[in-house]
Amino acid sequence: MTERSLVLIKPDGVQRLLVGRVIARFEDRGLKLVGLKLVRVTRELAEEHYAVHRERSFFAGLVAFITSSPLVALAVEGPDAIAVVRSMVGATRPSESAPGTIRGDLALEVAQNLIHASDGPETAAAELALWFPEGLLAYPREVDRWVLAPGG
Ligand code: D4T
Repeated sequence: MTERSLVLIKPDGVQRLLVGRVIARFEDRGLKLVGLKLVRVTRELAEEHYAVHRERSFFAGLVAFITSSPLVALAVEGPDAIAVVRSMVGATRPSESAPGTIRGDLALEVAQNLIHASDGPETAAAELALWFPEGLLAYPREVDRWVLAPGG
């Protein structure tokens, strides 16, 4: 099923100049960009995004980190995009994320683990609405029939 997922390239990714390389991984996989912007995150947005972690010991540090410098928000679309993106991102703790995943290749600290991706259909819908209240761009790609649906 065609899905959309929210991806955040966190401040460490922007500061380390890894934005292009991370986006390229998703494009290389065949995922289509339907939203893309550089965001200076407010405390309100950060607290809303990480609301499920409000009671956790790392919450204050997480909000401070995510608001410390701009991040890149992107929305990607494709078949089973939510699970595909999560598998490409790798485990939350870089010590557990497999080589070949984005965190497994590029991150070493759990508090600065480079990237966020929606973890399910409900979260994806809520996060896309939160980060892209202006909506996403729908547009056809001719190449879809070659990359995504041979014979279809
Ligand atoms: P995000 O939400 O950033 O994509 O990360 P995950 O979905 O992979 O993991 P998460 O929600 O459990 O953690 C959110 C965010 O908190 C940071 N964190 C996490 C931290 O600083 N210390 C910790 O012990 C944990 C578990 C990293 C990601």
